[in-house]
Amino acid sequence: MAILSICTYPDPVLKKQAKPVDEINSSIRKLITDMAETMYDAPGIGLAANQVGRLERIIVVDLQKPDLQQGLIAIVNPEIVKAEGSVKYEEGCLSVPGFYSKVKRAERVTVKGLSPDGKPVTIEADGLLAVVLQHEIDHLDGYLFVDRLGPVAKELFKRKWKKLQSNKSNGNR
Ligand code: QAP
Ligand code: CO
Repeated sequence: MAILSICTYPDPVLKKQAKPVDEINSSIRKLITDMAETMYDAPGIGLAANQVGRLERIIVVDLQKPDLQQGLIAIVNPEIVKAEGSVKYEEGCLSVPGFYSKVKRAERVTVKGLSPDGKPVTIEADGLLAVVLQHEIDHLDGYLFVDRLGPVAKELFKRKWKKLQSNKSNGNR
């Protein structure tokens, strides 16, 4: 087990398309375990392989709500096979720390993929889980939630991000 370092905006790996996993071997299973550990350590509720610099199609999600005993969801080669409705949810991202904004997405999704032991899985989700699944699958296609903002919110992000970066380097001096 290991905690991996998380790539942050504007790291080019976050713009890359991840490739389908063709065999779930021990190195893939180790990556899944390490990704889960990295997500819990952060802490976060979702993580995609691009965010730890790997271009395999793998996501991990755990909403970490004690009342909602859903636990860890790890999906290899996830695919949205059905999407309906529309919601706006305030999103954040471990690769864009300190910035949050509302994003419009489908309200309900059905996601198909493989479990870490190679068995086909289908997840029907709504609410926060549906939003996080779409956010994580976006990462595998090279998109960040800030790419989905309208022009005004995008400008706000650019200004806020510059400020966050300069605050960070001032703190390091
Ligand atoms: C994706 O993101 C998500 O800015 C998962 O300073 C989250 O776990 C999709 C985090 C919410 C939809 C709604 C963000 C941690 C965690 C930060 C995360 C931060 C520390 C983000
Ligand atoms: Co993210």
